[in-house]
Amino acid sequence: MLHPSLVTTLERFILDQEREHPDATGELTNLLYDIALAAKIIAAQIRRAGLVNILGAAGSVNVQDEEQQKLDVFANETMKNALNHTGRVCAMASEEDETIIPVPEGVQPGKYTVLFDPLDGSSNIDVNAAVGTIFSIYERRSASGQGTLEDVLQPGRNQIAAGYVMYGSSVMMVYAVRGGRVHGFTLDPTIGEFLLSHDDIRIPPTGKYYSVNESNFGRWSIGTQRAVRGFHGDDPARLKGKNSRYVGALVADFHRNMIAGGIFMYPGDRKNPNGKLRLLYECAPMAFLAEAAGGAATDGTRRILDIVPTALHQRVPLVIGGSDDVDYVRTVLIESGADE
Ligand code: P6P
Repeated sequence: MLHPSLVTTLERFILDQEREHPDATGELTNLLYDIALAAKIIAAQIRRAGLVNILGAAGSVNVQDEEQQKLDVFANETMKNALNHTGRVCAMASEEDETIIPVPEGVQPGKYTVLFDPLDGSSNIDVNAAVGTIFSIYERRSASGQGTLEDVLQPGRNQIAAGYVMYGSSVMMVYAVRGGRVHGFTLDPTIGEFLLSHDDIRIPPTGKYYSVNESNFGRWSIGTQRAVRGFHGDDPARLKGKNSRYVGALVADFHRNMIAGGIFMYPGDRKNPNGKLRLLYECAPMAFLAEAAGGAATDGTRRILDIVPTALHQRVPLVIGGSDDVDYVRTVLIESGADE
């Protein structure tokens, strides 16, 4: 058992970090607390999911035409309620909402926008596999008042902070602030606190795992097929073969690569040239973390953080993980050219 004096809570860690930035107002600190609180509430509900029969679809469908699980709806409302009365946010955006989410009447809009996927991988809920919450924080661009689409449609390189919460065998919150490193906190349910468990997470340049849904292999471009065959070990001169791991939840597949090293891909294909993952609240926050951890993230060839969004729910292909592994994919795709 760790001696209490050795335990660093998320609260203490964020405050220590804030002290390193003399111009900090404390608003970002409080915003991260708000998100951590929402994570604890969502985690508690997920833990009870099998018991209170809230599994199964809520009957409604979200803007992605995906059947909404009850926990999806709960997680979305929890994130909105944790953020919208704080005066720290001028607008939010969620995978579950078609348009941007204004702050309630009577609440002074703040200087940040928060974008989130409230329950990523929700199809894993009914089979008790890992799911997660992904969040991305920007400073507003408009001068004042309710936030606008201009405040939300920013390139990922503008992010002030980003992170995710993974509801797995334990609950972990992983985040980074601009210019900082990536840190992981594990929830101790006996005291309800996130405790620093992974200080300064680094992704090795090349890793032992690759994650991609190979059932789409027949629809990929020649270049994508070549890159994945390289992961299989078919290109030994340039890349050591890797082990396949695929959970089907971005947070879980990405987290494994952050901790154990590896690469994740959700490529475009003939049916969906932009792939499946959303730029603003899946790819951009994960790309922010990957780069802060020494890794890389592209859409195959372009840096994810440089892509300027044009629509709230736009999708982009994603290649993310160790910098050498991501470069390998870029090289193979460029070599393969337009061999579609
Ligand atoms: P597929 C979950 O639905 C999700 O949005 C991501 O979390 C995950 O990486 C991906 O879709 C899985 O998609 O097509 O492999 O089931």
